[in-house]
Amino acid sequence: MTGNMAAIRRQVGMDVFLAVLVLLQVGLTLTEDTVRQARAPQPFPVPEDPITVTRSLCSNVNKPGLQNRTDVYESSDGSGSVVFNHIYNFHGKPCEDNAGVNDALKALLESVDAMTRSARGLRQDIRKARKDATCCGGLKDGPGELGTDKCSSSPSPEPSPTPEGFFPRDCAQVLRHGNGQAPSGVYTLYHADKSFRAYCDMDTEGGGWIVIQRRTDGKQRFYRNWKAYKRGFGKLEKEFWLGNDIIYKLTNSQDNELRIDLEDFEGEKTYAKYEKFRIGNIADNFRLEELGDYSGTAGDSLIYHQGMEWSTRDEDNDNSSEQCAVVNYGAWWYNRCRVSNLNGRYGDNTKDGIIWKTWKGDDYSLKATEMKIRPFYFK
Ligand SMILES: [Ca+2]
Repeated sequence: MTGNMAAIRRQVGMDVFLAVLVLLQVGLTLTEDTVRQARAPQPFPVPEDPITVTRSLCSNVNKPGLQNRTDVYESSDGSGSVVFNHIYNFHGKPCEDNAGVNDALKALLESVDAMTRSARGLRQDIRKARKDATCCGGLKDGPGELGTDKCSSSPSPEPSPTPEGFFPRDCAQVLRHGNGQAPSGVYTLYHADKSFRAYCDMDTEGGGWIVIQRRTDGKQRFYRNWKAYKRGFGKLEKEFWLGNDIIYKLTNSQDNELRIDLEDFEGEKTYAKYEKFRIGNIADNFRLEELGDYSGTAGDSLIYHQGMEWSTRDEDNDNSSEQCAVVNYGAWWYNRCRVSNLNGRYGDNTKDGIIWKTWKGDDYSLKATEMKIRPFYFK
């Protein structure tokens, strides 16, 4: 019996001895990180020979080659230590210079900034949708329903009456029908078998203009998504975007000219006019297809955008690696990115503002804008 016990103890002792050998072998093949993690538990298997770690590094020094460094890692209870022999192999590949690192960091920070803005816009959309759902029974945007804001304490005026049996397709026809006598205001117009409401400017340069965009006081938010710009939003008597769907139909049913009226905060006014203006359909992302010859006093800040597709904060169709609609806080036919930005942020004298660069420069946000179209034949 005693002999058997002694044999068992010898066997157990041999097993422990073999286990230690295995642990030592494993310890020699541990990576640096796993050894770090293994330092805390006790007891700690301590290899006597240094563990060699070879690292391949880029080199800004002129003499590539091997450099040695020895590091000693103490166990947490002081019972042992591991010696690492680091061999750094500085090969010939140069490290990126600081300029490259700074560019990458700058791009990263700009991305974070853009994401922050997107999140802010989304929060504003949610607040607006909640408000509309509460007191309006749903959003009332869109070309056919523009300006019907039941939440407003001052409801939009009824459209001007049109004579029975008269279905004007544009403001020029309204003016002609009245022998040149028709006030500026909201009218019901007809395209194909559908009606829509639009604001007619009957005063500027002979009148007959359908206004497609207006900024006056910054009360309407223009940092909106693709769908909003497609359908249109705002109040026809105040600030609005008529809607890319209807602008496409209007500019493709006949030749139109475009006039853009601008005003600064000193009361000075200017304008830009283009002999032709046509945008593509939604399959073409409402591309600025045609822009006729420029005339006017504001300078041509739109030619840079000719041929570009429409971009919003949620649809990046521009020519830049950045998202111009987010970077410039608007929606436009952004290129790389913009010379004009009439749907930018009101009152913001930065790159985000309502910009017409050829008139007031790159960082002056205009007080008022109006974009309007008129049939070419009207001239
Ligand atoms: Ca882009």
